[in-house]
Formats: sequence, structure tokens, C-alpha cells
Amino acid sequence: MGIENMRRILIQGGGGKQEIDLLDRVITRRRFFGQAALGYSVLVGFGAGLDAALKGLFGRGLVPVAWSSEADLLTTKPGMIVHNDRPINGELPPDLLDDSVTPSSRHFVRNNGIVPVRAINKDIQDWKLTIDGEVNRKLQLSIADLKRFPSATFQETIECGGNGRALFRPKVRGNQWNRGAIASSRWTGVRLRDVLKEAGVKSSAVYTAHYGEDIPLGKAEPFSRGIPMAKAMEEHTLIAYQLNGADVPALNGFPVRLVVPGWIGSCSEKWLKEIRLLAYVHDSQKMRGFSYRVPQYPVVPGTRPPRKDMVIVTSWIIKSMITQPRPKTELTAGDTIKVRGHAWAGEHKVEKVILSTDYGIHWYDTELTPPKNKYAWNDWEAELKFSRRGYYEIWARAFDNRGIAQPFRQPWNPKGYLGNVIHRVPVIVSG
Ligand SMILES: Nc1nc2c(c(=O)[nH]1)N[C@H]1C(S)=C(S)[C@@H](COP(=O)(O)O)O[C@H]1N2
Ligand SMILES: [Mo]
Repeated sequence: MGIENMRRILIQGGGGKQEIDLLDRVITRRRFFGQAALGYSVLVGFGAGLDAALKGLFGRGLVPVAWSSEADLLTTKPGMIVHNDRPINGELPPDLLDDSVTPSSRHFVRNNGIVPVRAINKDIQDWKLTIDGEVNRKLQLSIADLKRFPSATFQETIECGGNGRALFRPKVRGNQWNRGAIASSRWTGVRLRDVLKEAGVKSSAVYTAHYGEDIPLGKAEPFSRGIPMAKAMEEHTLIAYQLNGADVPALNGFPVRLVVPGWIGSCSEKWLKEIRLLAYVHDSQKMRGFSYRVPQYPVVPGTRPPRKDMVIVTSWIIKSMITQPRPKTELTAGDTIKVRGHAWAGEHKVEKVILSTDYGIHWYDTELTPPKNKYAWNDWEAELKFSRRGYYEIWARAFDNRGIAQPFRQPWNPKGYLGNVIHRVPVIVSG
């Protein structure tokens, strides 16, 4: 196995040459508008029809990034390792995720489509959230309507279901997330359950379906997933309008997104515009087949079971990360260093995190700080003394309150979900 935490700056443009030519032309037009009359008001003037107009002009999948200045948003995420810029996907290296509360600029980005113009322009005019389906009263809520419900603020961990995919062997297709497609930030909003109660949940409702305003690419359906009613009614499940006390960043779902903490990130719909209650388990493209599903039983690595044996992924599982020291830190024999990181366990509690520097022969305890609330990650730290020269790997292994621990080798599934193999950080000690 190779050494982890290699920083990869990989910008894979979404399209080929013709598309770039098209984008160049569009960039020119955007610059023109930007200079002529402050891009903001001009774009607002286009109104809600802009996305539709762009689709009509360029066809699905050819919505020009540059027109909507989506690419400019990358500057709001300094230090992000960009895996893909169309759609934008990027993670932060573990050493930049050292804070107890992840700063907004370091909240990873996982997009399936193009960021809505509304989010780029911070335009909440005409924004409405629709609640419909198996409810007694359909609701259409403006931001002001939403803010009339009691507000709640929690530190909530969102982690992409594919975080850790890069560590699967054999390799699995998809964004090659290493460890940084996770954040534990403070989200403010209203409880989904309060809004659903206002609409009146019919006894027939079993599942939610979420819809956002982003523009799908290629032949994809609009990105839509859902959760069972019990999770929807859980007190930490939020319709959020603030991240760390400020507007939700454009890339993370402005103006409003769902936050379904502890569960794979795809449940947390960004740029939210509709929640529909269903009398059946949601069956959109991203709910079916192999999407966000794992086999019911371990499969031979590299093979796929029949579709009927795939089950929907819900909660994350026990996992930890080392945020200090950085990989390949150079030390001198006799040095004592602080080792720190986080641990989290989806719907469960973190019991302990232990460290080894000799491939698991000896283990050391760490000091675990309790999470600020359910679904916040735990911080942990320890001091390690390196007495003798040599090459060491710091291994961190977390256990949940049921005694379930992180594996030493990554169990395999066809789409590379729920990767939670132990984190190993190499250090070099000179004599
Ligand atoms: N509308 C919409 N919501 C979405 C997505 C998306 O592409 N479109 N991506 C989902 C996935 S797969 C993840 S992991 C999280 C990522 O949230 P973040 O980009 O704010 O970190 O958003 C989810 N919500
Ligand atoms: Mo995700």
C-alpha cells in the first residue's frame, strides 16, 4: 500500500476542445456584462428564466460554467484539492481540517451538477421552498416564512459517502476522495420536523424526496435523494440557512440546504427547493441500482452482486482522522510531539481512539473530547515521544460504543462507499 495523504492537484476539465471554444465565447460575453453594468444587477434582470434560457441555448450538459462564473467560486475555498471543476468537486487535506469546528472556507464541495445562478448571485428573490406529497397542506415558504419557525444551531458532521474511495483496491470509479470529503461545522436553520408538522404529515408518508436548484449535467436526472420519516423527524435534521453564523456559501447550497447529520452527505440536499413526502421509498436515479448502495454481504473485491442484493447506505460508520502532524514530518530522536485529530461514528458514539507507531504491536490511549452535541465529531489528542531514529507510521484506530472498530484493510464494495480504513501518517526521525 502506498503512503496516504499525497496531495493531488488534479483539475480534470469536464469537456473536450469544442466545449472550451464555446466557453471562451461565453467568458467574453460575461466579461462584457460584468463591466457594462455590474454583473449582479444584469443577471438579476434575467430573472428565473436564465437557467432555462441557457438550457435552451446550449442544451443540457453544455451550460457554460463561465457565464455563471461558477469557476470563480473556487477562490472561496483556498487549499482545496480540486478533483474536478465541472461539476466542482474538492476536498481539504487532513492538516487543514485540524479545527474543532470546520471553517466554511474548508467545507468540502461535492457537486453533481452546475451551481445555480441564484447561489452565485446571492439572490433570494422569488425563492420558495415547497413542501408537498403526503401532507395535509402543501406549503410554499419564503426565507422569511422559514425563519418564523424556532431556529436551531448544531455542530453537524457531513461526510460524502464516497470519502475514502481512493483507498479501495481494486480501484473504484468516481471521485477519488482521499480523507477530506468531510466537515463538522455549525449549521443554523429550522428543524425539518417543525416544518413537516406544519404541513401535517399523513400516516401514509414513509420517505422524503429532496429536490435542489442545481442544473444536471449530461443525461443525469436532477440530483434527488431521500430519507426515512424517522430520520426526517429527528431533532438534528435541519433545513439550514447559515453555516458558521453566515450565509451558506454558494458552493455549499445557498440560500438553504438540508443537513442530515451522520448520514452520507448525499442525503443533505443543497440549493433546496422542494421536499416531497412519499408513500414509498424514494426511487430516483440516485436511489436505485448501485447508487449510494452497498452489497448486503461482503463481495469478492472487483465483483458486483445482483442489484437486488444492494442496500441503501444510511449512517456513516466508525472513523477517525489524524490532522497533526502532517505526513512526512521530520523529527529528531527524543522529540515529543502532539498528535491530534477527530473521530466520529454516524448514529453511534465514539468510545476511544488509540494510536500505534509500530504497525499495531503497541497501542497508546488518546484524550477524547466529547462532541459538542450529537453528530459533531470528537476531537482527540495525545503526546508521542520518538526516542529512536527511523521511519514510523502513526496509526489511529477508533472504536464506537458497541466495540466496533476501524479495519486495518479497506473492505471493498462496488462503488467505494463508507471507506473507513485506519489513517496512517508517516514521520521520519533522524538520529
Ligand atoms: N442539490 C444537490 N444537493 C447535493 C449534491 C448535489 O450535487 N446537488 N451533492 C450531495 C452530496 S453527494 C454530498 S456529499 C453533499 C456535499 O455537501 P457539500 O458540497 O456542502 O460539502 O451534498 C449533497 N447535496
Ligand atoms: Mo456525496
